[in-house]
Amino acid sequence: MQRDTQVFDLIHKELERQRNGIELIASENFTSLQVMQAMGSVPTNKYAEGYPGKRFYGGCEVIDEIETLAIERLKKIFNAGWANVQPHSGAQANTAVFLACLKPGDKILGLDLSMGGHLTHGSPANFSGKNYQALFYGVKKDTGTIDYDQLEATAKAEKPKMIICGASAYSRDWDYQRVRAIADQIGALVLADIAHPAGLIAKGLLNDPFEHCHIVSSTTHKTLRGPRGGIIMMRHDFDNPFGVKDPKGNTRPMSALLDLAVFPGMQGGPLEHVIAAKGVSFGEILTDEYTIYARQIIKNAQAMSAAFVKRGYNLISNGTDNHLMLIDLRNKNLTGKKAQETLDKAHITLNKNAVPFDDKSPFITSGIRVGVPAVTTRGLLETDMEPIVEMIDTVLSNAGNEEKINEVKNQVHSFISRFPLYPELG
Ligand code: DSN
Repeated sequence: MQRDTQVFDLIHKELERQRNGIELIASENFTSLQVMQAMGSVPTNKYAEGYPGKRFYGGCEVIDEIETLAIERLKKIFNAGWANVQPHSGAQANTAVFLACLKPGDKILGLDLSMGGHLTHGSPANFSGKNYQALFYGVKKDTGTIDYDQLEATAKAEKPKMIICGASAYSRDWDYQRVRAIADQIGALVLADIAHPAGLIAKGLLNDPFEHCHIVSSTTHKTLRGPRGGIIMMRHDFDNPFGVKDPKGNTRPMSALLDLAVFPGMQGGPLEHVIAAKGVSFGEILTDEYTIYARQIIKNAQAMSAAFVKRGYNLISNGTDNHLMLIDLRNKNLTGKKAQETLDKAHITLNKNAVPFDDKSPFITSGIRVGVPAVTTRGLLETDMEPIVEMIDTVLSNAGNEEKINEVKNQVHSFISRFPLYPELG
C-alpha cells in the first residue's frame, strides 16, 4: 500500500511543533519512544473482550500475558491489591467507578469544576452531573486551599454516597485521612481521582490516597508519562455497601463489580496495544530514573512558582506542592484567553483556566494553569525555570507588541533546542 504522506507529513509537523515549543500544559507529557512503539504495534489488531483467562475470543493467550504484566506492574507501583488497566481514559475510569458503586440519582460530592475540579466529578455538562445528584465543595477564598469544613458540613447535611477527592487545577496536597473520617461518619465511599499527581504519589512524594480511599482512579498520560488511557485500583477489596449487584443480581466484591462496570458495563474490546504501552510505562515508573524525574518535577515547579511570585504574579494558594500552579492574572489586566493566545504566538503552550471565584466565563477565564511534567521530561532543571518565567513575563507584559513577541519566539527556539526531543525520529 502507498504510504499516506498526507497524514504522516502532518504527524511530522506536530513533532516539530512539540520540539520547538516550551510545553507547560500541566496534563501533558512526552512518553518514551518505547511507549509509542508499543502503542503502534500489533495488539491493535486483536479483539479481547473480557479479562485474562476469561475472554470472549480465541487467540488471546499472548494478550493475556500482556495485560497481566501491566496489571502486576501497576499493583507494584502503588502497592495496590487490585487493578484494572482497560479504561480507555480517565473519564471512562470514573464512569466505571460510578457504575459499580452507585445507582442513578444517588448523591455524589466533589470539588467544583470552577474551583479546580474535574468535569467527571459532577459537572452538569457531564454524565456524572446528569445521572447522579451532584453536590460540590470548594476552596477557601483567603488561602485557595480545600475548604474541608465546607466539605464536612455538606457531607453531613446531604449524606452523599460518594465523596470524590481530586482535581485538574489544584496545586496543593490532599488530606485524604480527613475526608475518609468524614465519609465514615455518613457511610459514604471515597474515590480519589489522582490523574494529575499520580506520578508523584507513585514515588511517595505526596500523601498516599490508597491508605484512606476505597477506590483510586487515574489517567496514565499525565505525570505517569504513559500512553493516553485510564486505570482503576484498590488497595483492599470490599463489598458494595449500597446493594449494587452484578447483571445477574448477585452480590459480588467491589473488584468484580468494577471489572464488570468497565466491561461489559461501559466498554467493549480493550485497546490491548495501549495496555501494552501502559505496561511499558509502568516498567519505567518502577526504575530509579523515574524517581529522579518525579523529584525533579517538584523542584522545577517550586522554582517556577517562586519566579512567578518574584514578578508579582498572584498564585492561588501562593505556591505549589505538586507539578502545577494556577495563576490569577487579574492584577496584570489580562484574561486567561488573551494570555494563552499571546503565549501561543511565542510557542509557549499552556491553558487558560478558571480561578476560584472567577468573574469570567470558562471560555475567557481570569487565569492560566502552568505545569512542568513535560519540560522536566525534556531535561530542564530548576535553573531553567527562571528564564522561562522571564520569557512568559515579557510576552504577557507586551501582549500587543508583535515585534517583541516574535523576539521571544526566537529566544524560545534557541532555548529549547538545547533539550532535544525524540532525536531518533529524524
Ligand atoms: N483535560 C485534563 C486536564 O487538562 O487536566 C483533565 O482531564
